Amino acid sequence: MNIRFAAALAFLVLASAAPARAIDIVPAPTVADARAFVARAEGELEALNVKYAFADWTYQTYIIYDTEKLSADTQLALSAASARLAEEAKRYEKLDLPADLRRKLTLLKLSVVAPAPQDPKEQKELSDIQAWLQGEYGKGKYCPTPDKCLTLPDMEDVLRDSRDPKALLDVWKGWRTVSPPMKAKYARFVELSNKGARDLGYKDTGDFWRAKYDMDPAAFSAELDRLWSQLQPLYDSLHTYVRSRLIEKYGKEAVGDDGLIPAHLLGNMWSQSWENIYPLVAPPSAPAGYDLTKILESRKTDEREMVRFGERFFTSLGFPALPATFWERSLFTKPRDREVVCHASAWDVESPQDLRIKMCIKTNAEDFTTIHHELGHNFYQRAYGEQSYLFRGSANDGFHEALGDTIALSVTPEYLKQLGFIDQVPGPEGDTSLLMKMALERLAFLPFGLLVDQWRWKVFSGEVKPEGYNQAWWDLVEKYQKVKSPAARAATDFDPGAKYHVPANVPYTRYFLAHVLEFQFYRSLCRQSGYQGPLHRCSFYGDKKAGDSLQKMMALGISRPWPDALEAMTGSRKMDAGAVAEYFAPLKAWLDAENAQRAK
Ligand code: X8Z
Ligand code: ZN
Repeated sequence: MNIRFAAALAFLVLASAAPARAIDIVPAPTVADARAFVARAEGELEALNVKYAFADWTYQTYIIYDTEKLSADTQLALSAASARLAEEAKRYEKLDLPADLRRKLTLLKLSVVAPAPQDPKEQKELSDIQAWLQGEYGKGKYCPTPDKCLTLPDMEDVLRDSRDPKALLDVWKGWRTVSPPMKAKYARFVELSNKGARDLGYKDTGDFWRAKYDMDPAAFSAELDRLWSQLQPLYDSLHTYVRSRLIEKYGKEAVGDDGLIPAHLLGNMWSQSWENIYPLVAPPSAPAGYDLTKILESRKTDEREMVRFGERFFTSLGFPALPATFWERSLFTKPRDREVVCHASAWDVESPQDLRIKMCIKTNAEDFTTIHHELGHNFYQRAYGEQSYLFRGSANDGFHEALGDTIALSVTPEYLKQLGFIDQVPGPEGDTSLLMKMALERLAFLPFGLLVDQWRWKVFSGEVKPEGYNQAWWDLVEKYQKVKSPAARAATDFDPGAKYHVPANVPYTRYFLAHVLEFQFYRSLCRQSGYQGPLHRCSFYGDKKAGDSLQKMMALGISRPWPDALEAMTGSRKMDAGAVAEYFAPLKAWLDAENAQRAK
């Protein structure tokens, strides 16, 4: 039975048996009661969260039946408690509360990603599905022949390095054989999570996710449209140029004449970032420059050393070094003898000291950047670790994703020279190549960062039904990325499930926001450090003022609405793509001239 209904019934019985006493039994709650309730809720949730983190870490680094059960059960305990406490919190919502308490009551409701329904059976079903989906993705393999199976990292190697369209298409399609079995469970997951969201007063899970941005959900959607309209011209210039170079390489027939790019030719399993095809699109007249992957290989930099470089950037800003347990407990390499979830992540298992990353590191430039990304999470987690439980989090989820990427923007030739990686900093004639690499990594990402949740929001709202899942996905990929599937797709395919964040249920708009915010943060830190040259040449490595500014913003956690945190660091209360435009301005001019030339 529904718990709320049961409680109401109990009250009625009491009221008819002893009406005079019944009034005494439910005195109106006070602000002090609300404060005590929040303190109790925080204690309970923190304890359950730690248990879940230990179990889930074990599961994701050692996927077997038993660890799946442990992860599901501990997640169930946490989400059931969250659902119960969110229900209890309604008692205090009408009170005139101080701002911090009001904020905590809201955060209590929003603290889970998949809100659980009130029914215990459905709660269990929801946790079981979530753990199962996560494991299916982690274990996923494609076996082109009975005696040869490829993991996702194996297939990513092919997409990164091969220039043979047949081989590219084979692994592109191969990885997408992993997800169709997930589809029915995903559809059930959507139903259950929506039930939980409705119990909390939201239209559906998408509406619930959009409520996390300190503004009306509809206003948030409008913000995204505004940012994308600022960015689209940049993306279009890059897309037009890259497409024309791919036609040169693979031929008009392979690329087609519809203005789209086939997804398997962009060097990445989801076509979400294109830096791996830099050699194919390098500006023809630019000097060769340096290749960070080759440098790391020739120096025989191992996985731990790669992470040490990342850590050193943060310590140069004044942050304390990572604790010894980080180095003991993290997973840096793909184990040979067991299944793990290789998708990179950063953990604060027991806040604020037990920090870890989990990542199947490869010695290449892409992972060098990802390491900075992950460490950004860890340093953020430690900075807000002294906040009470519900205030531990980033100002909004885009801030968390942006932090390490902001640092990685400072990995400039100047910085690499300081590390001893290169002997000479290329002159301004090297700028187009540098900016091209960055554009392939970060501009190329923008429409993908937007579309994943555009798809999920339609799914959660019911606008897209299971039979239309795959078609709706490709409609959005074509619309935003201007990329197309290189093979026929069926309604039984479930291509969204071949992207980690869908089965793992990690919201994705955060990465789109991050790709805007990181340039805003970077420009502001560069200015604070007194830098005056072209934005893309700035590195704030070693700048304690920049470190201080970051630390202050990060230590706020999620205790204040995000515009306050943004203002504290950048002086602006608005997210704005102006810094992205400034950073890429020289490349935009080059691309537009080049595209005009090629159109003749
Ligand atoms: O998932 C991640 C991080 C972990 S939060 C590795 N990223 C997104 C992705 O891989 O799809 C970073 C960029 C986008
Ligand atoms: Zn991240």
